[in-house]
Amino acid sequence: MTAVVGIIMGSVSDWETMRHAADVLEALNVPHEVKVVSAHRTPRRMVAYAESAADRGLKVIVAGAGGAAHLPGMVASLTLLPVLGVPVQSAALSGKDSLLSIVQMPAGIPVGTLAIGKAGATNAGLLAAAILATTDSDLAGRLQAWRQAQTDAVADSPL
Ligand code: RP5
Repeated sequence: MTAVVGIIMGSVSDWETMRHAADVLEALNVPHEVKVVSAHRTPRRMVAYAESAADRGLKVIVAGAGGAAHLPGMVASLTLLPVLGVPVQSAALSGKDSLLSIVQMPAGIPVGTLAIGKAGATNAGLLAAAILATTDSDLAGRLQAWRQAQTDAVADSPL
């Protein structure tokens, strides 16, 4: 099936984090694609990806990067699709650099920024699904079931 969510990341090393977005979309049966697209190492690949995304059928882009994480903002500047940014935890500053790079967009080009690391990647997948579910009632049902399963899995007591 044609991908409707594009998951991109600045490096293969980001996959350990970004795979959690893919896992959620897999569980919700949302067609998605996964690519390495670096703003500074492959800038032309980034431009081509962002400029072709909507025409190829993508509806939402999830972009993860670490350090000077300009990928989500750069991609958002090149497409009207909603871009969800995931700050990858960096070695030097534990991802605070990634978070501030992604969240502090000047007014005019929005990036929906999630938490640092695994939680952010998971929630980016869930948020992408929620956006798509506004016009896809079958997906809304699957998302509701996912939430219910999460609720059902919470124990009454830690003992
Ligand atoms: C960023 O630099 C990537 O998003 C990654 O988080 C970080 C480190 O990349 P590698 O040196 O591991 O390739 O561009």
